[in-house]
Parts: sequence; structure tokens; C-alpha cells
Amino acid sequence: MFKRTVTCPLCFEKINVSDIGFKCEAPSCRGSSEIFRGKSEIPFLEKIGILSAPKRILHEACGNMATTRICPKCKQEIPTAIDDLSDLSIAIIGAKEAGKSHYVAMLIHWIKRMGKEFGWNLTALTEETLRRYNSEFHNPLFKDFKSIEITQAVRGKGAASPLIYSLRLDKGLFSKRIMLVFFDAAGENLEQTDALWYINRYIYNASGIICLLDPLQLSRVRQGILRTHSEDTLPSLNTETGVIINRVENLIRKNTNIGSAKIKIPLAVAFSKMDYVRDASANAAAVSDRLFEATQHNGVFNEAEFTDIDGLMRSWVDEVDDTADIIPQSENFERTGFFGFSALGCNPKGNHNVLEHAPRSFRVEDPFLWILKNYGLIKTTKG
Ligand SMILES: Nc1nc2c(ncn2[C@@H]2O[C@H](COP(=O)(O)OP(=O)(O)O)[C@@H](O)[C@H]2O)c(=O)[nH]1
Ligand SMILES: [Mg+2]
Ligand SMILES: [Zn+2]
Ligand SMILES: [Zn+2]
Repeated sequence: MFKRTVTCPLCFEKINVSDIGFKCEAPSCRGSSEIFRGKSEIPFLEKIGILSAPKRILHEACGNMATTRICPKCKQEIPTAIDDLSDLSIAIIGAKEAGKSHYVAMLIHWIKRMGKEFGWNLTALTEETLRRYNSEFHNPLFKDFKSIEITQAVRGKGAASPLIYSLRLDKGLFSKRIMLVFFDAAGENLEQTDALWYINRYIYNASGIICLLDPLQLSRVRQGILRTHSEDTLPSLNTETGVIINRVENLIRKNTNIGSAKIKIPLAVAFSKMDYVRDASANAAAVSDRLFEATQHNGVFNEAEFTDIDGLMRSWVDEVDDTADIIPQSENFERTGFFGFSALGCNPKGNHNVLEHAPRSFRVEDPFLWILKNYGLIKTTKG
């Protein structure tokens, strides 16, 4: 049986596979280049899922074969293999300047690096993904040694398109291909309706949510750092950190019929920029050194280590979160994990956004591996 519906990785609408259109990109093509089949042109066997939908179509106006598939709703180019892939979309949510862009950049870097170990292979599924990853993420960090520019200022609200990859997992004779979609949404966008509505759709349809919280927004951490470091080494104060999980919860409840039940989407609560907390830890509430060590995983998810880090982060949060909101808010989700990581390993703020060294991230991969584990996509070990 073939898939009948998929979620468009660009506008996050559910679409019928048979409604997927084509774009003719032949240089000699004249006339409209968008081709959609009428209801009567769809074979009965395809309608009931016995026949697959076509991956290319003859463009009668010019005689060429059109092979670029486009979404019937947003008309953007979608991966050709979309109906052959199972999808796993990971929403990365956080307030402005929480570290989302740096996180996505380093996570993709890490997924590639872990390829041998976990027996997987990551490839970009769209040209836009390749282009964006290199120009916006990779080049600044690895070539220019500068922090990534703050997204909103550069691209305007809602203009960002998601990064779409295929992850092929080899399991002996079997291989499984999943479509990985990464999208980062700023906290202040969660309340939007109209134009940014697709962001909401993305969140309540996500397979996993990574909620990034900036520890430098917690007043106890902040005050500790300010005793020995200047204000310009810290992000400006916003009030989002304590409410963001709550917003995510409300948004999901509003759009699904779960009543007062706990939310089933796995929620990773991940504290970014922990390098600066480490460096200033003589002042801020100290977090255990174990956090700053590399994660132990040899192609398997290490359950014992997860439990360890989850526990130490929870007790650290308990100590430094004056509002005492973060942990209770997370309890509205059925499966949660607490994480701490650093994308850069140094603090570019107050240093003209220049990195002291190439990124030295730690524990960037932890929330991602935990989500894969929740879906049984990687093996788990207890020890
Ligand atoms: N110390 C430290 N600062 C970071 C790290 N990642 C991001 N930052 C800082 O946070 C700022 C905002 O990060 P960005 O990823 O653009 O946040 P976004 O608005 O959530 O996408 C950056 O300009 C850096 O100054 C990190 O791993 N460590
Ligand atoms: Mg950003
Ligand atoms: Zn044509
Ligand atoms: Zn679409």
C-alpha cells in the first residue's frame, strides 16, 4: 500500500499525494509551468493506494517531462521522494536570542559526524536546504569564526524556510529513510495567527519538540555572572523564558482535541549556552561537571547517562529558577527530558560576536538522540 497523505514540509498542511503537482523546468517550455491533474485524471488504483502517485508527468504544452514536484497548497517545491519517506519533524522553539540558529547549525554538524557510529546518512533534500545551511550556518561558524546573525533582523518575520533532510538508517539488510524537518520558531511568533499560522501547524504536528531556554535569562544565574562580568556579555533581558513551555502547551491544546490530558509529543527542555554558566560557575549556582563532558554513545542511546544528566539539570533548574515555573510547566507533557548543552563552547557576546575558537560544542546531540529513541529509531543501552 502506498501513502495517501503526507504533510508538506514547507507549509505543514496535510496534502493528498495524488494532488501533488509538478513544475516544468524545461528551458524550451512555454506556457504555464505548473501542472496539476484533474480528479478524473487520477487512476482508481492510485486513489485506493495500490498504485503509487507519479514522480513525473508529461507536460503536454511543451512535450517535456516535468519532474519537480510541488505542493498543491503552497506551490513550493517538495522532495521528490516525499511519499516514500516516513517523516519526523522536530520543532525547535525558543525566545529570541535563545540560541536556536546556533543549535540547528551544530546539530546538523553532529548528525553528520555521528553517521558512522549510528550507521546513518544525512542528505539535504532541497536546494534551499543546502544553500541555507552553508551560507547561513556553516560558513559563519566554521570559516569566518563569527556567531550567526540574529535571524529576525536578517530575514524578516516568517521568511525562514525549514531545513529538510533525509536520514537513511541502515539496519543490517533493512534500511529506513526518514525525512527530517528542522524549523526554528521564535517564542514571540507562537501567538501569531494569520500569516504565521503555518508555524503553529508545524508545532502541533511535530514528532518532537526541543524547547531551548537561555540560562542567562534566569535572574539568579544572571546576577551571579554580573558580579564578575559586564552586562554586555549577557543577552538583553526578556521575560519569555518562564512562559514559553506554557505557550507551546496552550497552542497544542487549542489545536488538538486532547482535553486536559497530558501532551504526547516528547518535549526536550534544553538549556543553551551552558559554557558561559560553566565559565562563570564560581558565581552562578554551580552545575555538576559531568554536564561538560562529551556524551557517551557508541551507536546506541545511553539510558543511564540520560537519567543522570536529566536529574542533574532538574535539580540545577530547581535551584536557579526563582519563578519555579519551568519544571511544573513541563509536567503537562507525558514524556520530558531536561538537557544542557553549548553550541559554541565560548561566549561571543561582548567579544564583537567573534568566536575564540572553532565551535567546541557539547551535548548538542543529546535531545535529538532522545527523540529518536522515543520513536524506537535507535537502540538503547542501560549501562
Ligand atoms: N555562550 C554562548 N552563547 C551563545 C551560544 N549560542 C548562541 N549564543 C549567543 O546567543 C546569541 C543568539 O543566538 P541565536 O542562535 O542567533 O539565537 P536565536 O535568535 O534563538 O536563533 C548569539 O549571537 C550568541 O551571542 C553558545 O553556545 N554559547
Ligand atoms: Mg535565529
Ligand atoms: Zn513544459
Ligand atoms: Zn505546502
